[in-house]
Amino acid sequence: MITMDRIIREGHPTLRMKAEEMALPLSEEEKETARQMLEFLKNSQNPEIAERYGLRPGIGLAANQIDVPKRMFALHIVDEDSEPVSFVIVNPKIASHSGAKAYLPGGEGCLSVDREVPGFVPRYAKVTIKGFTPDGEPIKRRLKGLPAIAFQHELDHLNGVMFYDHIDPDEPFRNYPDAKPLGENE
Ligand code: SB7
Ligand code: NI
Repeated sequence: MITMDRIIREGHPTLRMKAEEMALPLSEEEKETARQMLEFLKNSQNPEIAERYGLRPGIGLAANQIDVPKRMFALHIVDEDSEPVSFVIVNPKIASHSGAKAYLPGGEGCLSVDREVPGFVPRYAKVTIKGFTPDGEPIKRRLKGLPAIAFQHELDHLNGVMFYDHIDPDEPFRNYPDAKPLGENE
């Protein structure tokens, strides 16, 4: 199973690389990695297991965070309607997005960042996303709320971008005219 010691931290060059497109369907080894990434998120959100293995709770994990520089990530969240958003997506893309933006009022964190970095991270409020399952089946979904924000956080990882790259260094909590704190959209 994946534990915190497998997760690389800021300063590791892989986090700043653009991850490689994957051939579909994935190899058996790649499928196993995908399975373990989703398992990590589930484990990390299970208080008993998280405590036993010292896992920080996570809602997403990109392959390059475990030093696998390939274009896939896992998400495991429930959306505003209590619907699960739980999958591994391969070669993910944003097909279209809202003009409106959203940010988490408490800022973002990252399993690869062992410090608090305060500030607003404006992201698209809604995204239509495309990609593939590990078996090569196409995925197309609309996301909003926390799943939309998390998707963009993970897609950034695959492009070597960290959440704090989006924070205004002079005014971390500045007002973004076209962005609303999460919970105030629609
Ligand atoms: C806050 C946390 C995450 C995404 C968006 C807002 C995920 C944190 C876990 N990760 O480091 C995943 O890359
Ligand atoms: Ni992250």
